[in-house]
Amino acid sequence: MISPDWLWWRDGAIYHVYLRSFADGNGDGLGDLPGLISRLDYLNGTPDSLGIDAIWLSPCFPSPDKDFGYDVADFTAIDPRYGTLGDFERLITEAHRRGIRVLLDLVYNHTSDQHPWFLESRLSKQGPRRDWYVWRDGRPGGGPPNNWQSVFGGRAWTWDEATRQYYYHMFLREQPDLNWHNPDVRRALMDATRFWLDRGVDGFRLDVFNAWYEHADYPDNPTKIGLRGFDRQHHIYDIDRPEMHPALAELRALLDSYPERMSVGELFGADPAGAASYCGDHGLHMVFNFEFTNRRWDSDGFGASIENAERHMAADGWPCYVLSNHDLSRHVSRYGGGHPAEVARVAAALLLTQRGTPFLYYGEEIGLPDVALRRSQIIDPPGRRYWPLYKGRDPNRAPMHWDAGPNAGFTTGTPWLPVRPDYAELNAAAQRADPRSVWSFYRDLLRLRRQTSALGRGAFERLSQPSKGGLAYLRTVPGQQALVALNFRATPVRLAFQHPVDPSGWSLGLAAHPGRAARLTPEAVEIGSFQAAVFVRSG
Ligand code: ISL
Repeated sequence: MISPDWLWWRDGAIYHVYLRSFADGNGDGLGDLPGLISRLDYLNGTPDSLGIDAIWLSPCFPSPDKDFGYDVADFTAIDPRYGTLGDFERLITEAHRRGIRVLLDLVYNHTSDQHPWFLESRLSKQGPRRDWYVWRDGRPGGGPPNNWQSVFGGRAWTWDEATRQYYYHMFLREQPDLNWHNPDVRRALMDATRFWLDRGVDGFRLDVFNAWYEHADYPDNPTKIGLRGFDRQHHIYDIDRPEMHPALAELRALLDSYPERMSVGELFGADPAGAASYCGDHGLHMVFNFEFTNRRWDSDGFGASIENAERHMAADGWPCYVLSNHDLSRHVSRYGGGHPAEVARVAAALLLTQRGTPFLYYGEEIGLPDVALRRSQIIDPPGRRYWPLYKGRDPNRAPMHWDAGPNAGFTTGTPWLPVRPDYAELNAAAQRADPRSVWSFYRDLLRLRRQTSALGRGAFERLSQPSKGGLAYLRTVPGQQALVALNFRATPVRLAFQHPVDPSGWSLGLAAHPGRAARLTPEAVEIGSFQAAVFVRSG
């Protein structure tokens, strides 16, 4: 039974559409809005859809693409390569018709250096928009104003000869940081947010929101040991500034003036306690918890991540787990640990049986791994800079595998990134026809989750004793319990409980592999290799 107070962003599952790689409607090799609209039935609205409740679109605003859309040149328009504002409005209508909410990606820490605001800002020291960005004189003896580093490598300051000052950019030099201390900037960004709310957008993912403010005196950050320049500093003056809180409260008030709108923040480098401080009735609805993405394929580690998040979550906070996104190696490649299809099912069960809102990254529902690329094929700036130490983000942004046709059904043209060579076997069409596929397991899990409030909302209690191979836990709401058992290894495992469990009333809700063991006793659960089982009981 679906709970009568079901709320889309709290109880639903959200699917991350990396737009340029999802579906190409016009054959130019780049995914676009018409392509996405043509695939909405795949996501929801028909009996054999995957069953997700919302999509998060990576930035679809006009952009010179130095950082693939994360350098925005106009916050209130659609990049013509993706379609028109009319296409976007059609997307909203068509998505809503299928029960799919739409989230946009707001990149408010910086703009493109081609944004008219920056073009005006850099013209003269006296111009009205000068202070919309962070301009500083060099140090008295010469050199940049302080020691801050760019995430993508090198100094975070670029000298502008025309007006003989430096401007600050936490990312590429083509991504100058906005000066959030200026109230006009804040107003302009709230206006842009309102522009999309008025067009029916349901929520927003906020890019690196905790870096919007810098310390107004721009002091040096203290240094520490680390690999890249950015990692060799404690980011106490360029991230997590206290001014964030009133800005988020203002944004929240704006969202709350519309019905059922939501926000999810991409928190840059904070711990679970820091994360909790940004969430609540006067802040964000939730922030991504990246703990699973930092783990090795070791069940104890995942258990510790969940316990940690549960411990630190504020009373009015809401968890939000994720396994993969457009910045990270896809999890079946990152974790290793076994055949991708085996790892994919166990990871899916882990993700979709937690309290909170799960985010899926396109392609993970078919167990899609990264694409292997040569140095010459890398186009992502940090990948080009740090190769081979870091290969960048292209491998995890390859086109979706729709079917066995040319270019995996993604485009009739030349795809902007290479398609994996195995798409004839590994694709959505084949998996939708196979009830034992990774895709079918995702669909079944999503259905079970929707019908079982203990899964989305229940309190977490770890049941199994420490073990690297497997994890069992209970999820409890009044009147219902779920017991989840996961085996991370290729050999069967017996997961002994820390205390006995009343054996009555359980039924097997779902198992990743119907042919493999999933046996519950009061003292333990026995599960076959890479098995993932969910038992449910009511009363
Ligand atoms: O991907 C990373 C390094 O290569 C991360 O450190 C990433 O830069 C960080 O998580 C912030 O990410 C977000 O903002 C960036 C953009 O490139 C990312 O795609 C986006 O998710 C700048 O807008």
